[in-house]
Amino acid sequence: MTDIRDDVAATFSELYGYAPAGLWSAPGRVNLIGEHTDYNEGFVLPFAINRRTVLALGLRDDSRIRVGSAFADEIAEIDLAELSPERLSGWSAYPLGVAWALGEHGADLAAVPGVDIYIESAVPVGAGLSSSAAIESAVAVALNDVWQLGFDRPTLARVGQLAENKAVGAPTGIMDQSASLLGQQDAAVFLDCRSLEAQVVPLGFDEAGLQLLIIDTGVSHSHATGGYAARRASCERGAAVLGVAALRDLTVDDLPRAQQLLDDETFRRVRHVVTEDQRVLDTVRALRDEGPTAIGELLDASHRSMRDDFEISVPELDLAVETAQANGAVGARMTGGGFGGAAIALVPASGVSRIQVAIDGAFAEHGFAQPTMFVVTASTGATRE
Ligand code: GAF
Repeated sequence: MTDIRDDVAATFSELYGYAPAGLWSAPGRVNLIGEHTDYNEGFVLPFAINRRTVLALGLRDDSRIRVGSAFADEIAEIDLAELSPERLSGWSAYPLGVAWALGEHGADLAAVPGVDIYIESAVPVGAGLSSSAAIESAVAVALNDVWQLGFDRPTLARVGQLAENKAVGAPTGIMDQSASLLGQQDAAVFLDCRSLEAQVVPLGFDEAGLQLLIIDTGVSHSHATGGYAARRASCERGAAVLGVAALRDLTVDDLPRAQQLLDDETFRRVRHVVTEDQRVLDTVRALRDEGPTAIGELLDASHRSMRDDFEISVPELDLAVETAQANGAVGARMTGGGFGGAAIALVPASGVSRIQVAIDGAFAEHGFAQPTMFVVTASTGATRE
């Protein structure tokens, strides 16, 4: 099998007519638990996966930036001085948005050399595994290195988030970029999204004889469209009415008062976020004290909360989760922003095939398109290759 890295280096040379100065890569991520808590300044527990985006980069002797990719027919090109969200569109808004966002964070774009970039990705697009954050994080780390900017990883995560928010136009939080930049082998990233303090939490799946199965429903989703922004707006409304800076500042003990003050829909959105923050803390404690077999009910409860209170699941995700649970999964939930994408199931290694067959059968029975299923492991964050 050819290594994607050889491909990227060879295609870079073909495309631009010279050899790259180096290769960088960044992983996609899966979120174990803690959904729609990041922009509420709460807690998340994602991990970087063993599917990576790889880029080759070469330095130019002018101030142009060019980006090419396996998923685009044309090379996008612009002068560094002209970078602004209004000038960016399509897929190249992700990499070029990062260059712009580095400038917003203080990099002097008039003092750095132009670059050529070529990108390929093994992170499935549209599966809710953050193929976008993988691009942003790979570009952020590469430019930080070659432009010698000296930004730390939490700052690079903010850079990626700014690119996504302003250049791409998706009002997302800080989780995905943080996971892609801070990921560690066989461990999750326990992130406090207010302080950006991150702790490494060993997962211990292997030792417990468990595997994490991704069930990509193929139902497409986009966070630059309505549903995600509407949920974020509900959370902000809830926090304003309840007089807190962010929903992070509430605990489950505040929920009775919240129910009195909020309309039913806003209350349920708030209840999801507040209980989900607690589930993240409980999951971290369970992983540390008892190991991964103890987190099943927390995963299941997270799914119910997203289905019933936050209302971001779809029938395909519910079916994947229910079928996994009925066929021996330790726990299962939809993962990511919702409205499509993937579910995860924590599964005994010996039962993975059985669960896959059961899910295939259930999808066929319901007339749903066949999902794509694969096991992921926790991998290291963005790096120079
Ligand atoms: C998407 C967003 F990009 C994240 O910031 C996060 O809000 C997630 O949805 C939901 O937990 O992946």
